[in-house]
Amino acid sequence: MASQQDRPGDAVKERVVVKKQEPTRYKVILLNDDYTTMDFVVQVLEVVFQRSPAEAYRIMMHVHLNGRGLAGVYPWEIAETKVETVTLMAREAGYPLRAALEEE
Ligand code: TYC
Repeated sequence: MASQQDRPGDAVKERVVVKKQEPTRYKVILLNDDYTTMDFVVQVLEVVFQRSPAEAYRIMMHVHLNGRGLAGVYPWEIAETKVETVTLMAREAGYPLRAALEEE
């Protein structure tokens, strides 16, 4: 016996438009200041942003010379946590280092 599903031409024709939507990502920006040591910024970039020593040094120097620089790009919750971690590490060490979030 043919079930409803088996009857040719009887199927509900429905077109689902699959629109790709990338999750919004956020840039974590490091800001320069006059007091945080270069070594500390390099350490933060290595520990919090998993940068290699060479990358960390390059990013730190970029921030030092240009006022700001990209530490990494992440989904919202992760980006937010990175900013919190940077702030916490800096305050504990007595530095004014700041990080900001920007939509990509
Ligand atoms: N400008 C700081 C100094 O000369 C170094 C520094 C670099 C501070 C990057 C913050 O995000 C920063 N000691």
